Amino acid sequence: MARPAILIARAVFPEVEHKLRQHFEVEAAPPGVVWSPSQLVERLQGKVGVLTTGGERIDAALLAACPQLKIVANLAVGFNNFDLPAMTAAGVLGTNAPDVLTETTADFGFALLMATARRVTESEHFLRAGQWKEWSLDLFAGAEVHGSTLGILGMGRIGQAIARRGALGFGMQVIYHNRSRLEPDKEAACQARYVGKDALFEQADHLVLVLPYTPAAHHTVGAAELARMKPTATLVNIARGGIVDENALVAALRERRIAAAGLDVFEGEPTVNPALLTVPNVVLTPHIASATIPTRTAMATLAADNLIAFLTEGRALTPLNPQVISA
Ligand code: 8YV
Repeated sequence: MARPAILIARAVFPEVEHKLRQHFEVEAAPPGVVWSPSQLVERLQGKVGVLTTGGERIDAALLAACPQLKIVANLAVGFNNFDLPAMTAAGVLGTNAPDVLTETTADFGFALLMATARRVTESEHFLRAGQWKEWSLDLFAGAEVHGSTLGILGMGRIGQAIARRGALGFGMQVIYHNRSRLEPDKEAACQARYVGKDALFEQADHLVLVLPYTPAAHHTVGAAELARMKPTATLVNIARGGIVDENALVAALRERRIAAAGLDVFEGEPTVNPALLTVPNVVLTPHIASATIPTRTAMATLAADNLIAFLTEGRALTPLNPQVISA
């Protein structure tokens, strides 16, 4: 019997591709190649499964053009690139990659918070440009991190891991807002206190965004929310770019209505709003919060294991629409 054919939409590490080749006929994007939506549809012809990153949009049009497709395995925990109702309607399983990246992503959230509050990249640019002539008492004086108030918007696994770092490692008071309040034992484990959304913006010295991106979360942080923040506060976004109104943020940073921001995600990524590049008090990184080799390997492996489990045994490890399996 012919082996099922699958597509790897963006290059993964050789060991993950090798694992998939033991079960399937595999077509894989070469390293550095990013297919356009129409090229992706073309490559998907005859494929029953595809391993995607968060960068490939899976919507009703693509599903209609790829009727043989049965599973889309995202190697990201976020799945805002999926039109999940359309996938369910088409009988296509979607899987994501939770858990394996939690601690690594929380580490980076903290790194970005520290870099932003303590002006690490801004001062490095100054030094590299040969502008350091004298030491002075207030040279690149930043914001205190230890003992300050850490705000977290979106208190899932990554939010809780950031909270633990703040409370236990840096003696911070941790406040959070989430659609639903955590169970008391979970709140106690990360020493976090639930507050209303307005209070979160008003009280945080450092506010980290870790909420999932949905249409309802679009521009959760806009001019009104930024206006609530302290002029000394920093804002860090490691969730999705669309959560922040970038033009409103640029205005707030320029007018020093907040002190600084750290962004790992962007509204139009990989294109970056040119206005952001002109603002000195923002740290910009190219969506690397989960980027360590062990974690990226674990993410790709989990996606591969979902493809193998579903296409060989009809089950999945981390299904997003399990009703497709039972149907
Ligand atoms: C991924 C992420 O690296 O998992 C997620 O949701 O944002 C990142 O960890 C990225 O989305 C891969 O495309």
